[in-house]
Amino acid sequence: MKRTAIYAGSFDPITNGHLDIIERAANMFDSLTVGIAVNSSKTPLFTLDERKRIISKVTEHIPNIEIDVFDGLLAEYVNKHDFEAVVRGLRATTDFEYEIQMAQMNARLYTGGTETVFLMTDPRYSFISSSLIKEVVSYGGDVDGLLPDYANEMIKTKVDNQ
Ligand code: COD
Repeated sequence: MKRTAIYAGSFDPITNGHLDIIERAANMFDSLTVGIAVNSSKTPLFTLDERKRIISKVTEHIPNIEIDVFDGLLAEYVNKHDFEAVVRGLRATTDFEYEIQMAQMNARLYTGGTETVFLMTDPRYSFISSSLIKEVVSYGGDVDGLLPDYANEMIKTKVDNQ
């Protein structure tokens, strides 16, 4: 049976921390879906289409990737597609507090025995978050090497045009 997993997030924008988790998770499963969440509580910098385009471009080298957008509960999307696992990245204990709550709440909602799988961040990327990148760029700071080059070009253009 094909082993499928989903890595869900806001990816606003995708960072090298996300990309590292995607590459490692894609090696663990036959197919990995990168699920971009439509999160009404956050005002994103990039539209869903832009985020999808950036992720497609920077994951071109990974053959077993699918990219999709989902609205509503992650668990509902997971149940509909019957993913074996939900992959999450962990940076620090602060992530753990939020992640364990989410994993346990989702576990109640999964109908097919889906497991949450945590991958530890590569230490090179442990301090990287999309929000910090956006903050640094908005003040004209340098974020080279923290996100894929294409995402970096897009964020600079976006901020310059605002
Ligand atoms: N290194 C390693 N991992 C990282 C790094 C890094 N530098 N940066 C981020 N990550 C990990 C995060 O810990 C997370 O696991 C994942 O990458 C995605 O990160 P983000 O920041 O893009 O996305 P989140 O964490 O804001 O996404 C949360 C969801 C959108 C998945 C969540 O809110 C959700 O499921 N929403 C749908 C509604 C729902 O089901 N709500 C109920 C939840 S119980």
